[in-house]
Amino acid sequence: MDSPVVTMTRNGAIAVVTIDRPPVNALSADVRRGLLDAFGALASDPSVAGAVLACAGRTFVAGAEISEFGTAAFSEADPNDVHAAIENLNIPVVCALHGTTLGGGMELALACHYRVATPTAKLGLPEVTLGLLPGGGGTQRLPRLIGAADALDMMLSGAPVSAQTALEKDLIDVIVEGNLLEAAQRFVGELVATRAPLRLASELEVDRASVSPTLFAESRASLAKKARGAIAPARIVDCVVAAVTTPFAEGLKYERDLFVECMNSPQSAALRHAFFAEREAGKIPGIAKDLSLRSIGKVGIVGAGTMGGGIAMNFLNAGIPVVLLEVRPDALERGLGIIRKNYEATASKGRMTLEQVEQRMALCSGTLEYAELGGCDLVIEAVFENMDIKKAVMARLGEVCKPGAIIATNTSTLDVDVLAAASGRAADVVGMHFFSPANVMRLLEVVRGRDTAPEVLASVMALARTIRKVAVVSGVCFGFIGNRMLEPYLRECEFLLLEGATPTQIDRAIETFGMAMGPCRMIDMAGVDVAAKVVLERRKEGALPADPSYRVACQMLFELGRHGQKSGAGYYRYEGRTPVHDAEVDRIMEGLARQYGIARRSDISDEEIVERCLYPLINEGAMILEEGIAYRAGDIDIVWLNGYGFPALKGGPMHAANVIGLEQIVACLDRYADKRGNTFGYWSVAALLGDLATAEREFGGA
Ligand code: 3H9
Repeated sequence: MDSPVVTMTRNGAIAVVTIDRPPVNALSADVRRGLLDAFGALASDPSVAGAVLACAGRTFVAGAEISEFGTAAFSEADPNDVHAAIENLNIPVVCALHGTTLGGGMELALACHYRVATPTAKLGLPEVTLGLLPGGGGTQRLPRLIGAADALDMMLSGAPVSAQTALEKDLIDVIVEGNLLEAAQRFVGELVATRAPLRLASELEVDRASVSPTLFAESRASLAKKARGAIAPARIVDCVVAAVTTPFAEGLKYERDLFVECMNSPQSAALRHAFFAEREAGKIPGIAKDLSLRSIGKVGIVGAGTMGGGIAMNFLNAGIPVVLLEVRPDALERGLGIIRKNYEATASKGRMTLEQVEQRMALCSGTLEYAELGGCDLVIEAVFENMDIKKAVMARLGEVCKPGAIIATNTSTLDVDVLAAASGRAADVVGMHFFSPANVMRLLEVVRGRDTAPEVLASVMALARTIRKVAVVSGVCFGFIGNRMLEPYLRECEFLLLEGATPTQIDRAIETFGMAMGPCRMIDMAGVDVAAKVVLERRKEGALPADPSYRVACQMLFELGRHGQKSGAGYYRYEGRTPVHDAEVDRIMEGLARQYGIARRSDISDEEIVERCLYPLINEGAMILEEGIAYRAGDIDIVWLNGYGFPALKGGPMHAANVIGLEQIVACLDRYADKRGNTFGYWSVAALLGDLATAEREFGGA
């Protein structure tokens, strides 16, 4: 055999087949061909008594090669033929698992007669996270091996299990310490010596005890609530029903048909786009991969409020010591107390042990003295969002931080370049915009200042990975990527309210589109006061359009003390945490419409709401790209998917725009410009969007 990615060696009567296709040994057509050749050769070699299938590098196969989906390569060398070639051998085949055995990798392992794994190995079928189902026999073999209920759990959650759990579920046969390959060869040697039976998952019956009469109905009911409109999870249930009710070969065929349906769906295209965009976002154009990074072993945080405390928890969770600075002892104590309470709450839900709580708290110290931040490699300021206060803090940090330390600001709206200048060492300064709650939200906008040193940017991006954030680089502008795009979205939401739409109607339309939360509920939760202050601040700076009716709705609610959920009223009235329509809000909006000469209408459709809120947001995204604030359209998508509740099944605003068609978006913006007038440029099409639409190209396209 002659494959660059699959090799075979011999150790006496034992053959070792090794896949070597960095970085994660994805099961591409060439790997599948290599495996067909290798196992085909074994079938006709009487001198071989047993075989081991293993992988070189950091992991066993982490899935099918995702970039092949929807291409010609997908149809080459069917994985089910590979699996049959392994299962049908008359010698035992043992799979040696390390790293992450995922998706098509797990299906390959399930086709082997036995499985051994390292103690740190993880196994899973995460296809659902890509809008897919396991399409290489996974939906048919896994229920036969571990029962329908557990198999459904694994496939619907997509979450991998540990080697220990896999052992307990009979998904693997043994956990081996020491050298995996040697242990796997010893294991197969014993199977040969004892003439152990060949175990074929395809020949098992699904354990009836694992199929309660309500299992499938309950799964479907729960999906209707939790995975509204998602195709793949529903098809996974269909496949497991087939595993229980039909012979293996029939189930396999059914599974493949449903896999192809999922693969060709816009939902899967969106989720696959997000998978690659997330990985791409970590790459900074123009910065060499081998640039030496600043090491970050200790972090200082200025401000122990909700934000500062949440930020601290990210580092404590990653085992990185934190020094928290406050100006007053009571504020410091309260801040440290909140962190402890958060951890204890997690422990009370059984998600961490009390010992782990103490371990994390032991890494966290407090101080009232700036000088104590001198030993930190990174200091993040998380003080009140006010330019003068932040400038004073940055100046202080410029003095006390050691040479080579990185100084970061957590500002969400202020000019990072101004703050960098205030520190007196702008090359060391970067923005780290965490989203609230900072210990929960995955997104981190890393703001590249005019003078930020490349290694500072690269070091913070690497650190983001360590603390399990998905980081996106943004240039300096008001609101960076996310909040800048939020602005036109909220502008139109408020105009719609003045024109006669209700908060309930707007939120319902936007939530039906798929956003996790409509804009009115969102501002009520974040605080109408917070939103209004940003508008007021920008008005003072002269940064707003000369339109007197711009965002007046939010300012009026603020003035009336309707600060949102926390004050019991905002865009809604609150009964506990439940938003309820408030006729008073209708009256307020009517009054504002009268005051600003805006005509009230009763014909606002859900379609208009979605177009008017989302298309200007996409248009702003185009400007952000045009200005080089974001490197890539995919980066913008990652921001909105991870920080703003954009529906994952739509792949982010720029991907969604591509799907809708850029020409259609331009035509729609033009239509609103005609209908509503364009005095303030609200409907002016971004040059990039216009150009791409004319050229019939897409965001992010070649
Ligand atoms: C499937 O298997 C379908 C079958 O059931 C049916 C077929 C008929 N393909 O994440 P990282 C790349 S569906 C192609 O940064 P980590 C990734 O793009 C698949 N490429 O590292 C990146 O490339 P680059 C089911 C892949 O250590 C590099 O590897 N499997 C694939 O943080 C490193 O990735 C999955 O859904 C792939 N399958 O995490 C698993 N996987 O360096 C998806 C990775 O050029 N993968 N790459 O940017 C993962 O969850 C994580 O990548 C993994 C490693 C945990 C493996």
